[in-house]
Amino acid sequence: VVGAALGIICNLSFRVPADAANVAAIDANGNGIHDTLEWWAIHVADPLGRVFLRLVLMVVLPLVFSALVLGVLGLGDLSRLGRVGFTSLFYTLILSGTSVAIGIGMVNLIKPGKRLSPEQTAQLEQAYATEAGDKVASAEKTKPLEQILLDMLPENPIQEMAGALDGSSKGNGMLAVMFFALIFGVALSMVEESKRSVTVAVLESLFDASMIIIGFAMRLAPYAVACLMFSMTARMGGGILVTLLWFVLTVILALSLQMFVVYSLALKMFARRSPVQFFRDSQDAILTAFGTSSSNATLPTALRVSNEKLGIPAEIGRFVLTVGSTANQNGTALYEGVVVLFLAQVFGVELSLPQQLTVVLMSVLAGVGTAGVPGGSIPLIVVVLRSVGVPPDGVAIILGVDRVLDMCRTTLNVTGDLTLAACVAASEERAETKRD
Ligand code: DAS
Repeated sequence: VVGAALGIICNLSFRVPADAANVAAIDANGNGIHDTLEWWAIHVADPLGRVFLRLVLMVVLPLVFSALVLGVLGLGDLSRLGRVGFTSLFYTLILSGTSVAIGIGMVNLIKPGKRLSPEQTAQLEQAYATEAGDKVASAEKTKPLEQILLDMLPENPIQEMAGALDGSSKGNGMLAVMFFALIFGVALSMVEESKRSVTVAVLESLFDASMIIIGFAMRLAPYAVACLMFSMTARMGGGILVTLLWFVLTVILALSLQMFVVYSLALKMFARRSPVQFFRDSQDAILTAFGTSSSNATLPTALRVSNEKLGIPAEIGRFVLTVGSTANQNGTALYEGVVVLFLAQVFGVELSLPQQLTVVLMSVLAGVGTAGVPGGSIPLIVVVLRSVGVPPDGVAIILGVDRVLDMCRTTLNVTGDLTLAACVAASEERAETKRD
């Protein structure tokens, strides 16, 4: 808010309708308020703000790869996953799929990114677009769906990793890395425990070290976001905030639909529960998620609520909530889909249907790779942006409102996990009754 306010003041001062002599005097000596403030916005605030983005971008590959492999391993040996595991996966796909579909649908319906003037779009392109992004955009746009699907299996994972962020990959870059990580994780889960312990230890330390860097970046975030908001509004004026407001409304509306319509239907249809009673019993976990913006921090409360308030058997709650907090991040998946399509609209990048389907798939997978900490999805948003040719630094546009939306999407992540646990518990009860 401070950054945006200062930026708007600067922008107005650039345009202050001074009399001709005054303007001439300012421009003539070249160091009037106009030049000074614009210089600070572009040459100081913006680079400072991008330090945060570079720290996040720097670790996104090791973070996503290790998080996905460890996430799959966390499911346990897939051959022993058993009925609870497959029921959990079944409901996870339904809840995650509906959440992303709602997000994509709302952003295509409301079109929050299409409310900028052509000069505002040009200014944003000038500020954030990169030539690598344009290359990816044109390459991806012309690719038929079958080629996009085939490219998910990388010929050379290292090349895909290298190309995931600079647009030089042959395939889709990050999506290929994600699929490689998923397949590698499944294979690793079938390796004898004693033989894979070193690999798992390396992956865990890779993940932990990446999270430490992300944690440091998140501590910089308030200052970085203030700088980025200042440089953006100083150059573009307050008009960009109206577009941001439309973006916030789109996200809130989509999250609410998932929360109160989809979860209510799932609870009634699959868990035979009253949604009102469920939300009342879950309020401790919901409020904790909203307050902390961290599904990891909310897990202990969610486990207690699941067992004591919702009456879900402890062993089911423990399995589903821990797996769900990694694999069933509905709020995050929905949000990532909305952000990518919103920024594509803002930068005028038309996404073909196959590309939008790629965004859906990557958003669901990215939900698996997202750490349950505040701002956990920002690294993944950057790579999904890159994979469809939208400038990754463009994520700076939404950072100013990310925290408040993080509170909302984390609430959805946790409520989605509790809904998943209730559905799985009901399914197990039916299976036990049938067997008896
Ligand atoms: N804050 C993350 C979580 O705790 C969600 C996100 O950043 O999207 O689940």
